[in-house]
Amino acid sequence: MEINEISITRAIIDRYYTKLKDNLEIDVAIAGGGPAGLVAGHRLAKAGRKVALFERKLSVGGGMWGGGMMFNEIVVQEAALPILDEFGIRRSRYAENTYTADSVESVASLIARAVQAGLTIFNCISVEDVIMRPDRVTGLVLNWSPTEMAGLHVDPLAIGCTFVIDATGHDTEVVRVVEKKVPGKLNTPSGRIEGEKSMWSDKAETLTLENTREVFPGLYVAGMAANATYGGPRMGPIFGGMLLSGEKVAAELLERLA
Ligand code: 48F
Repeated sequence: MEINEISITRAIIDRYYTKLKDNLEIDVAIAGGGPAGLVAGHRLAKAGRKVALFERKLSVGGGMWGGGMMFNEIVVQEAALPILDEFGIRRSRYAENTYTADSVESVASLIARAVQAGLTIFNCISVEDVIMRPDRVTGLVLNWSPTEMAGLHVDPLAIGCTFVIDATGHDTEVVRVVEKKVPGKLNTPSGRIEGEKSMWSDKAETLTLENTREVFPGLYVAGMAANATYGGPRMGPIFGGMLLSGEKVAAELLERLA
């Protein structure tokens, strides 16, 4: 049968709208598709939770593609090797507690396994705000990234969820909105965003895990956003902490949702 342009168009519209409508009320909404968000999404989906991830860029993967300064290799320490293995990411030992993996293979594998486990990814959509009720965050306010980039005055749409994970990396964008616009204080020492500190890889990797927690009712932070929120240092192109942070936030949410 001849390929028909209108049929192609109808198929894409139908399928996309079904996907979108199917994710209007979910268990967990993840903002940001870097390594932390992808691992969290994978774990939650695999456990049967309804979870969607919203990524501003066309490509999902955040800061992992570029390795260190575009040398496309990443470093992962021993503690996170089981996660690489689970995702089928090949790695090789370089030195004690220092393993390397191809960054492109790493991102591609994280994305593929997460989607196949049931995570729905919406790319090119930016989280611009949250839905709030007096005492908690209950959803995300979304808009097309090109709308945001063009500075067009177009109202957003929203989805509801039981929990939000801010996995937006260094910019910690969801927490920033909550700090600015939602009444109440963040669960940080100052009640505000403490702000990311300069590089200290060893300390940062440990702190990323400690800082992965609920920062406001209904809102968790994971990955680099956790360190930026709680005042931890940056770590550079070592990614074990990001992977373990995604694992930790998913485990906590699975308990809360049980
Ligand atoms: O930055 P990113 O990779 O976050 P991560 O998972 O990992 C951090 C590391 O890549 C690296 C590091 C150490 O290893 O320091 O930086 O914590 O991914 C964050 C993603 O969130 C997207 C952004 O485009 C990126 O892909 N993002 C940021 N703000 C928004 C957003 C937003 N408002 N809406 C949707 N996506």
